[in-house]
Amino acid sequence: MENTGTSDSGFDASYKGFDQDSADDHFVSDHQDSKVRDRYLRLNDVSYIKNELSQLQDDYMTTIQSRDEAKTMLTRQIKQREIINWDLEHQKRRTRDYNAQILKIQGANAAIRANLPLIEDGCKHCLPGWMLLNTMCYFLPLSDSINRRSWQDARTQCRRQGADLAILNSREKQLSLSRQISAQHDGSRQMYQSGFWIGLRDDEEEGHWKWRDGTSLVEGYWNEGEPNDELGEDCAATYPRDNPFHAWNDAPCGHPLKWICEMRPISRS
Ligand SMILES: [Ca+2]
Ligand SMILES: [Ca+2]
Repeated sequence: MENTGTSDSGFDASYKGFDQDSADDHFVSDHQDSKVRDRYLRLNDVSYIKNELSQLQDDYMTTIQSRDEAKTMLTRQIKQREIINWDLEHQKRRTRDYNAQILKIQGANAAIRANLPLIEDGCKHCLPGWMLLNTMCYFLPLSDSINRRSWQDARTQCRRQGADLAILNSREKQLSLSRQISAQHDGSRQMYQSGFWIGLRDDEEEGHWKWRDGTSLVEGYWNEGEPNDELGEDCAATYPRDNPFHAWNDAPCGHPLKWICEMRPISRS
């Protein structure tokens, strides 16, 4: 058989040669595609990373801005809290001041009420040296030239003038007389010598305090711990104390003290 050049081996060689070229071409083409694809991917990666980086930077800037805004807000709230605290302290001080003023006004009001009878009873008067307070005339022997006396001797002195020892059976009376006593008080004098007898005793029955007109005591303005009957004390006196409603003490009736006389005003005629 004539070899037509297409023998198996020749054909194969030719065929293989043809295939080899084609395979090489194909290989080259694939390799180039891969390189293009790799380059494309790398380009895509760079672009992606750039975008990601840009996004991260934006996020970072947004976070920084949020943090700064939060700091500004916190600073503002701290200042507001300081203002509120200051305002609260100010309100507390003002409340204390108001309470002090209320007490002062209450005292002034009581003093005005005490003097009202002086206006209403303008046609009546007290003896020279006496004071008109709460519809009654009072005498306090404040002068050092007037000796202190026992409760009974003091009462006798009052009666000689048509009066008697004072009955301080209301807060207005106690406040008015206590103020007079405190205003004249000599601070160097011992407290036990600074009392003024009032018309109150418990000599008939221990602990049962009665005014000199026979009425029982309803509201007493005793100092802390009094009356204590410490030395057989059956007569009451009022003293110059800071609190006029804690001013009484029971003392021995023979103890020498000043006193308060009381009598009704005299009508002018
Ligand atoms: Ca007593
Ligand atoms: Ca006492």
